[in-house]
Amino acid sequence: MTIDDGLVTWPEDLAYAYRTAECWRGRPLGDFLWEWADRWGEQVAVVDGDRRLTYRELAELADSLAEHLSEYGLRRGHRVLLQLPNCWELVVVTLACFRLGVAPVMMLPQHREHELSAIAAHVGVRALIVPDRWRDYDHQALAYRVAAGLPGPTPVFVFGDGTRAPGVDGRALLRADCDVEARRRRLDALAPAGDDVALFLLSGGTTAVPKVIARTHNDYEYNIRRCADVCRLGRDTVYLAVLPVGHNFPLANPGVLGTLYSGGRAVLLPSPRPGPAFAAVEAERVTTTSLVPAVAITWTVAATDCGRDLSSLRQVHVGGAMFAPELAAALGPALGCEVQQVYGMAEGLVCYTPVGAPPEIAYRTQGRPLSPFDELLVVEPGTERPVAAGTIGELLTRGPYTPRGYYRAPEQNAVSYTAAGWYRTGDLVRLTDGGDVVVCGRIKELINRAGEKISAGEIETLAQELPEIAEAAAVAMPDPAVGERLCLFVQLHPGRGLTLRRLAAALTARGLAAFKVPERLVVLDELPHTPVGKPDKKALRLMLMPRVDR
Ligand code: OOB
Repeated sequence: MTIDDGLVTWPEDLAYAYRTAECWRGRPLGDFLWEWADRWGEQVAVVDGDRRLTYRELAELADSLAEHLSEYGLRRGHRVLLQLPNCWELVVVTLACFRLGVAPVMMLPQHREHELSAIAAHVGVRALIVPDRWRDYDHQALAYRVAAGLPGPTPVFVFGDGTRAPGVDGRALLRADCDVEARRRRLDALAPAGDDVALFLLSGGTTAVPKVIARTHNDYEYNIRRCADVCRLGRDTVYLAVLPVGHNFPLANPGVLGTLYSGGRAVLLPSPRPGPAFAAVEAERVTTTSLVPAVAITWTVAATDCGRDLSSLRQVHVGGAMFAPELAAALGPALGCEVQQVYGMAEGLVCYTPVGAPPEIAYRTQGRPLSPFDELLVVEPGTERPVAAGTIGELLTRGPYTPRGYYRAPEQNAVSYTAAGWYRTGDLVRLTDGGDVVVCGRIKELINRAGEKISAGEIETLAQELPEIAEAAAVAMPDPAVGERLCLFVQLHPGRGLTLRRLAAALTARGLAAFKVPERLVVLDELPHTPVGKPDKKALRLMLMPRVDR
């Protein structure tokens, strides 16, 4: 295992095996841009409202931006914080970064100062890329505050109509004002290597410190290629992105990048609300989309008598959180298409139920790994001892697109990865005789709110910094609509009081993203503890269960 600048790489013998088997092809992701343009030039690649970009326009815009970014000093090996909502510019910026070998850190538009500042400092970013405003929030102002806290001058590139100084107007960098072929060759000469980091994904996280995953061009390209293949994407695929594209799932599994890889068309919407989404399905003849269970449930209900023609839909991919078999069985008939379940993670491993799988697999399992080189080991939780075949245990995994450690996090890696390089998913699974994964629960301490992962540790640390709180424990509270919500149990300092509203205001003032703010507060005289002195979360979870009165 080599460690270079905090990057944990695969052992040499395995890297050799992955190359020989052509999992890793040594091709940076930016390399595909012109291959696509040469093959499918006049075909529409990206749709965002009225804006329709052909493959050729996409390549030209990405090259234009790449060259301008390089004029601002950005080059291979640098990192930038990328926070854009689902819009055509997000696709252009991502591809421009790939082209230059500048690795974007994929943030969500919902993130605020708490998340942006910590991640920017941890990764060491050279620039920030943000919208001017989004959903009534001033992202420019946010970016300037974050940039001011970073060492060295950090340019802020702004996409939108209202760029203010000192921001750089991103759209002004998207001009096709030069010899396209010469620029293409200039940029080809700057291309990164397959082993370089292509992008950083945020981990669902269970700790207070930020955890990011560095994905290489080699590993991510293989992930995208296998996913597009397993989901049978092609030139006739029209993919609708309604989940935030900063997430691995709608970005690359197969998502937007898998669609472009296959010569299809990616349609971007800023939210998964059924009304606009169904209208887009009808207008664009959408064939494929990906949903988290919370959204799938809403769509199942909303599809009845929606007044839209959804007949173009062929497949819906559902993953990111537990999806009950009955709900999976109801979704397909409601939308008139096939359901493929997906169990994946930003850390790597992705499993899919196959196209055309019978109901007992499609509805009752979360699929099988994308690659024959994926290794799965089910162990007694917290150990490396395998459980008996077919019984429940913690899933460990290794493989050609599962990096061997978090970026710059040796202490965390000692916990999350075994010495033999297995990633401890923290998920409880069972493997069927046919090799399909059934997700049964988890041991990691997070709250999975509509597919968004909230680290219990992160919220507890922040809450304990408040003057009222002596001790805090964040627990997942089951919820029919979003799966889980965050309930914070607290013990207060003597003489102090706290309401949910004041807690929410205090955490928001500290720059915490809204989706992570606790939705219930329970004040106890004292938190129950385990024998080792940690809050007893099992006991706390029991307190949230509905009481059966005799
Ligand atoms: C996806 O990625 P992340 O990184 O946001 O979250 C990963 C975690 C998993 O470890 C597991 O706890 C949970 O999300 N999860 C599921 C699941 N899919 C993910 N839990 C139950 N059933 C499922 N089908 O969530 C992600 C990344 C790529 C593709 C799809 C999902």
